Amino acid sequence: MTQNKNSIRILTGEGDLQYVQLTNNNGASVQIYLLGATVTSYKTEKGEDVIFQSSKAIFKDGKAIRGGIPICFPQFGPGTLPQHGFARNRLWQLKSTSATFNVVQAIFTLKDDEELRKLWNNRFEVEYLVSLHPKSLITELSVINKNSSETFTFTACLHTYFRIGSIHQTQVSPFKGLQFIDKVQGGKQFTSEENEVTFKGETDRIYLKASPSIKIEDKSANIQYQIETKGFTDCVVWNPWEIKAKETVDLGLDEWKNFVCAEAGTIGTPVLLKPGESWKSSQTISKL
Ligand code: TA6
Repeated sequence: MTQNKNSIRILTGEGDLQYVQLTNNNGASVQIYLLGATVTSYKTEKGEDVIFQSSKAIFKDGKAIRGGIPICFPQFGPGTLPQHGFARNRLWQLKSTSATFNVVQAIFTLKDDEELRKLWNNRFEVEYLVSLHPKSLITELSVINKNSSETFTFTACLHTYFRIGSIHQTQVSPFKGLQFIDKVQGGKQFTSEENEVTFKGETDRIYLKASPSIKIEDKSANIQYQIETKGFTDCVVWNPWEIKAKETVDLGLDEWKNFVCAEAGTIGTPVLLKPGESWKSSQTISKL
């Protein structure tokens, strides 16, 4: 049997934007657009899509891609910056790629420039490592404060859209006893009585001090995903449901039924970095 070779390709895709395609020698693959360093596809060695990508996603510099793993930085959610910050809608640089026997990697960077400093007056460098293993995808985000004297704070999140068969038969866990901010109830904070989140309507919750090990189960398609995080403190669970989905122009008709967002983030307590200090967090996702 011929052994597939792992491969690294730089291609031009939607909207004439560049993306990196990593393929492992067992057939697993991942696609990362330079726009937002957004993972837009992750397929297992059996060719199963783990990540949801909207059929109506808009691929244009300055616009976040709908679906995949958008990087929310330096702000999660609404605030003084545009929603979810600027990292997800900027073009990143491909810093390097590498391949060992069964791991293929790409590193992307985003640095401050004159335009970004007008939005967020700091010098910084963000590095994003995407590492494709035979049975998992690791995405690691690190931030360095490059200011000469100013400290800065930020919130960050890997806004991962997981592909599922039916949101009606999907649950995410474990959350029992955790504090959560419920954006559907005006941002009020509650204590979770349930261990599993199930979906009966728009769901938009930031679980604080979440478990580093999150499980997504879709009974309709017998799908189980595992997310193992390091460094992130919180977990966002989101599905827009029907009405909000209809208002989302870059989401295909009824596609809200086929994804759930379980997002590793550091949101409740922002990260504070002094000049020269750095922060690093990662998530490992796998299909069980
Ligand atoms: O992560 C959940 C959330 O903050 C929701 O409130 C919703 O706004 C979602 O992100 C998508 O945001 P976007 O700006 O990508 O439409």
